[in-house]
Amino acid sequence: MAEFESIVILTGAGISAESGIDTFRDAGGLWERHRIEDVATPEGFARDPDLVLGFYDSRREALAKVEPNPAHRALARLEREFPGDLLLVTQNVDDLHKRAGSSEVLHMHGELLSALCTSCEMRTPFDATMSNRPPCPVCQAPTLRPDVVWFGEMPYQMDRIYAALGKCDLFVSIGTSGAVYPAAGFVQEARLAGAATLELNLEPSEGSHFFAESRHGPAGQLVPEWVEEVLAG
Ligand code: BJW
Repeated sequence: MAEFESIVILTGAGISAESGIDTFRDAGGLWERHRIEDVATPEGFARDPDLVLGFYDSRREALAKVEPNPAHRALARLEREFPGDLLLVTQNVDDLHKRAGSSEVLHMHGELLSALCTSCEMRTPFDATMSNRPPCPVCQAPTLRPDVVWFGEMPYQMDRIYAALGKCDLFVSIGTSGAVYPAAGFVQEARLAGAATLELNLEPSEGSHFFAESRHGPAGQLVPEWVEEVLAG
């Protein structure tokens, strides 16, 4: 692979699958067991907050029992050793990139280990149970919600992401189905900027045809191989 100066990487649920975190749309994934409208929309939360808070409490508990895998660790190595600009954007709400050693991770769909207060709108670190309605550490109101981005809500830091896509020379998408916008459109933004585009996914995704190159297989194998290539120049 040629030398690059500015890389944007987008990760999705597939990169954490080998750590034991369920994806959304694969067979046996979260959306087979839970209705999106019930647990991943503001309307679902307004209708049945207990259901939604319980759903995210159980995912927070599960997160404490898993570890980063070789794909997360390879991206942390890339951050340490790549001499150019690197932006790691994840759609995942887990903290496995950080635990693997990536120091700067843009969580565009929020984080399981963060709470958003619907009264004072402050975001605060959170690693406990939310369904028992703990007070907001800032304003004390018992109005915390998961700090995650549901359908119909605006993902975080879009200006920063689009700015990076507009000047990158390589965009890499790892372990995402390409079914959810705006992330699914990043490959086209990067192409408009003249960037090379690479997909690393278990199987062809919905957006595979937009990528100049696609490699298929488990992230735990493909990502370390690709990082090795980039660092070798
Ligand atoms: C492996 C592997 C292994 C497995 N190795 N690979 C009509 C048209 C276009 C857009 C819309 C539309 N109607 C509505 C919209 C907008 C909507 C949307 O996209 N809807 C679609 C359903 C069409 N989007 C939104 O509402 C977003 N907001 C928005 O658009 O705001 C307006 C805006 C305008 C302009 C600019 C910017 C914004 C918000 C979307 C929020 C998504 N939220 C969720 C939940 C987050 C909290 C939580 O985790 O619970 O985010 S939904 C869920 O999907 C989660 C994920 O981040 C996201 C993407 O899933 P991901 O990561 O791709 O997982 P999977 O399971 O789908 O795929 C896994 C992949 O891994 C598969 O391909 C496997 O093969 C692979 N894999 N094992 C490698 N070992």
